[in-house]
Amino acid sequence: MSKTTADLLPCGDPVQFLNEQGELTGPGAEAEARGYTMPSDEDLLAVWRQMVIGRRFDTQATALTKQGRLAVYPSSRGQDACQVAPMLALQADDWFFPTYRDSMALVSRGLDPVEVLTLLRGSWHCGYDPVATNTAPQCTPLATQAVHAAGAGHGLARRGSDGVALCFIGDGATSEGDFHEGLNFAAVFNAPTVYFVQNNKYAISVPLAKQTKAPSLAYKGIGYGIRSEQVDGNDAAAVLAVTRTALEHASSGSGPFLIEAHTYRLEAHTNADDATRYRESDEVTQWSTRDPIARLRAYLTGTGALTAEIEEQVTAEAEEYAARVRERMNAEPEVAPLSLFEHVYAQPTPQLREQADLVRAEMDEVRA
Ligand SMILES: Cc1ncc(C[n+]2csc(CCOP(=O)(O)OP(=O)(O)O)c2C)c(N)n1
Ligand SMILES: [Mg+2]
Repeated sequence: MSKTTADLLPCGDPVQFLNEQGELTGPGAEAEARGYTMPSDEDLLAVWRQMVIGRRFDTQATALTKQGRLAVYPSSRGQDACQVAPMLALQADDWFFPTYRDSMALVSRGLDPVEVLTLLRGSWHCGYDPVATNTAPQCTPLATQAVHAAGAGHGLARRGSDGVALCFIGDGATSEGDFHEGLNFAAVFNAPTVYFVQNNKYAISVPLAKQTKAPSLAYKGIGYGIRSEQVDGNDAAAVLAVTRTALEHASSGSGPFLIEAHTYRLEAHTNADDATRYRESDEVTQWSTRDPIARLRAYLTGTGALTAEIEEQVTAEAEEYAARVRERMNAEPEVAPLSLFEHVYAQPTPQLREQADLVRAEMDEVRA
């Protein structure tokens, strides 16, 4: 049966199950008709636990930039539901295509945190083994992973796997040509690829209103014939439900799916950015009240699934996790700057040789 526009359209408002106070308000009739169902308390407790650990990891990574252990760190604080819930929805054969913003997602996927931070400490490689983990390196050139994920999804289907390629992407990056090429390819080849847009409202200092005239980034899928949805990205229950439906849609041969998750970047773009230069503190304060962890905590405390004992245990677990990351990051060897030049070309170009010489001279100067 061919798809009609109505089959592709997102809900009028972002799908929400839990309001800002953590009260159950959904799924409404519209969301229900699209197959989004409330996850079990058990699954939500797993998401809450991982969000607590993930946020502690994120805070630790930011602290490591101040100690000179990391070159740079883009925090995803505030985007915790988007970082965690989709990872817990992935199956063994699925692939994940992250960006520089998605370290919390990678550790939530079970990757080694020190390996995850390798690129951000300035190494030439991503730290983990992409093939062994079904996880692409964190992508810094905006939207290029959209094309990789389209191809990977297509490849999975051709091999007869029911795996899906899940691609994370930022709101700003949806203006890039690669995003549109990836979407078109995925749609035309019916690739099992899910595009998950974390609309955190900014592309560095550029607010969404200056980035696009689209009423919702989810509409960007429709033009390509891709089923699309928008979700409250700070409601972990809704994020988990919509992502699960999207993954199943792709895995069962119905083609790609696009999700726009409405969320907010609470920290600056990276530790090297001063966000007070382009946004009001009132806006940040307002979004702080929509905290995804507090919201799920309120809900799960209400149902009785989350007890004071569990909370204490998970908080201790998160502290222990961060302490291990800290210890290992302090013990790991420094990155050798000249190794950056080693694997670019089999025969280095004159320009690269010249740059390597400059770095070598600078290092000698520092040592002298
Ligand atoms: C092709 C390309 N152009 C420009 C940049 C510089 N740049 C790095 S992050 C960024 C903003 C991206 O914003 P968004 O896609 O919303 O992701 P977010 O950082 O908010 O997660 C820009 C312009 C880049 N990395 N790659
Ligand atoms: Mg953004």
